[in-house]
Amino acid sequence: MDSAAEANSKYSLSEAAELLASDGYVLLHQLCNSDLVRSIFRVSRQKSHTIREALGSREIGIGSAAGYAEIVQRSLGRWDVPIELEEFGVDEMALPWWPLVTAVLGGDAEHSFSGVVSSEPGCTAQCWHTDSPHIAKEHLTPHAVNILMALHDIPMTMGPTECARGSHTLTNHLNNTTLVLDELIYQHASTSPAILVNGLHQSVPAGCTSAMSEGSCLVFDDRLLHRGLANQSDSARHVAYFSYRRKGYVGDTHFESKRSIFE
Ligand SMILES: O=C(O)CCC(=O)C(=O)O
Repeated sequence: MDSAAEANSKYSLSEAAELLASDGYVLLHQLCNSDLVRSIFRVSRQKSHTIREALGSREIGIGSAAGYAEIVQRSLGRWDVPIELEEFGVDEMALPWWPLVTAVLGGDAEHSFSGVVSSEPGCTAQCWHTDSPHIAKEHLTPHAVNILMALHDIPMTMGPTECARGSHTLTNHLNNTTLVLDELIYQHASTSPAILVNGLHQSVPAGCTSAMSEGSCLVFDDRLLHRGLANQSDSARHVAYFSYRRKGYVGDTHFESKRSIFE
């Protein structure tokens, strides 16, 4: 983060990196200026409109394997439309979270994907899930991180993202053989922070959520247990996301369907 970003986001770069390591997430208040937010929101609206029109009334299931390359329904009424950095028209290294991403993933961190997730009014909460699995038995530093940018103020009624604090160290299915990988990655009703500590003398990771003001960013480790909450308001909730990986990490759980809505 540059100094302007630091002033807004309250944490220094090293504090933000430490929180990401200890809690698995960090909320950076008003990290982005309104010009950046407006421009990301404009592109997001246009692209979502085009893709939803092209999808029309076609049936689409829940989850990335049931979706299309251009749109995935992450839970009923929660739409994920991928958008490339070039379409957003941003310079990757000028983005205010880039210093934190490179501090955590290394200077050669790579952009994996980006886009917008929109939850419709009445959209229910997701099941707890992680976005990719641990890759070693011991706890390593993150192989991927995500940034969720609030494109407008998100009060609690709109259902911000909930994070299970510290759960990134407990979702290791290679270390804890009571955990079932598919039930962590794919939304499964029985997955909860409590199952991570079954039989262990550890407390259950606390579910933490907070309202977000426009331009605030939630940064989280891909291995963190999290979920989008229900949208109980009468307006759609939009967050842009930007995902990065350590150079050389290859993930295959995020966008599994290769079919196109334009085929
Ligand atoms: O909508 C959200 O707040 C989070 C979405 C999410 O975690 C997902 O779709 O994997």
